Amino acid sequence: MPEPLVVIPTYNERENLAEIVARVRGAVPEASVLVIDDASPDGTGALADELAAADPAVRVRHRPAKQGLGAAYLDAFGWALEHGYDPIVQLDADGSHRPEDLPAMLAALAGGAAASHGGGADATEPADLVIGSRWVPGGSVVNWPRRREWLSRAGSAYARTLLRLPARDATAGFRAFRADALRRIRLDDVHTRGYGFQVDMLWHARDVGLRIVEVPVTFVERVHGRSKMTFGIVLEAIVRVTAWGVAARMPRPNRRTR
Ligand SMILES: Nc1nc2c(ncn2[C@@H]2O[C@H](COP(=O)(O)OP(=O)(O)O)[C@@H](O)[C@H]2O)c(=O)[nH]1
Ligand SMILES: [Mg+2]
Repeated sequence: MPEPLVVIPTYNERENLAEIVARVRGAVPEASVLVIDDASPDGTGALADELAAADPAVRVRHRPAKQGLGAAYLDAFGWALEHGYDPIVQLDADGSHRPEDLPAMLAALAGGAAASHGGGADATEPADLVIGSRWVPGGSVVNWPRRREWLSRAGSAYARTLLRLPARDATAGFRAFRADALRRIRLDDVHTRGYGFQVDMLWHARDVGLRIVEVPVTFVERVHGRSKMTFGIVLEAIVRVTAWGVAARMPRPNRRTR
C-alpha cells in the first residue's frame, strides 16, 4: 500500500515546525512528512534534520536559497512521485492549515465524504484533487485582517472567473492530490514561483480534466513568525492570471503561451 506524504515548505519557520510536524503525525499517523527548506537563515533546516533523526517518517530536502513556494513544491512533487508516495498533500508550516482537517480531505479524495461541490466533481465519487477550502459553506478564516481576507477573496474570484476554475477557493494552499493525478499535470509547464503557483496548478488540473472537490476547512492565521507574502508575489499572480485569461481567449495556436 502506498503511503501518504505531507509536504511542508519552510522558510524561517523555526517556531512553528516542531508543532506542525507533531500535529500531522498525530492526525494522520500513516503519513510521512517531507520538509522542504530553502536554507532558512533562522535554522529551520537544522531543526528539520533533528526532527527527521528522531522520527523515520520525517524526511527533509534542503535547497540552497529561497526560490519561492512554487519552486519548492515542484521539487517536492518530483521527489514524492519518484519515491512512490500516494496521495500527496501540501500544507503550510505556520499552522494556518490545520492537520486535524486532513482526515476529512483524505476521505473526500477516496470518495464518499461529506464535501462541498466547488462547482466541480460529485463528492461521493473519488476525487483527483481535494482543496481545503475557506470559501465554501462551513469553511472559515480565523484572525485574518479584513484587508487580507479581501485580497484572498478578490484574488480567488478574479482567477476563478477569468480562468473558469472549478473551485471557490482558487488560491488555497491546502490540497491533497492523488499521485497519478499529479502525474497527469504537466508540471514542466508550471512556472509561477509565488502564491500564483496555486492558481497555476489548479488551471493545469482543470485542463487535464482532474476531478476537483472542495472540503470546508478553518484557516487559522499564523501566531508565530511572519508571512512571506510580498507585493511582488501578489503582482506576479495578477499579471500571470490576466495573461493566461487573455491567452485562453485567443485562437488555438496561442492558447498555451505562458
Ligand atoms: N521552501 C520554501 N518555503 C516557503 C517559501 N516562501 C514561503 N514558504 C513557506 O510556505 C508556507 C506559506 O507561506 P506564508 O508566508 O505563510 O504565506 P501566507 O500564508 O500566504 O502568508 C509557509 O510554510 C512558508 O514557510 C520559499 O521561498 N521556499
Ligand atoms: Mg501563512
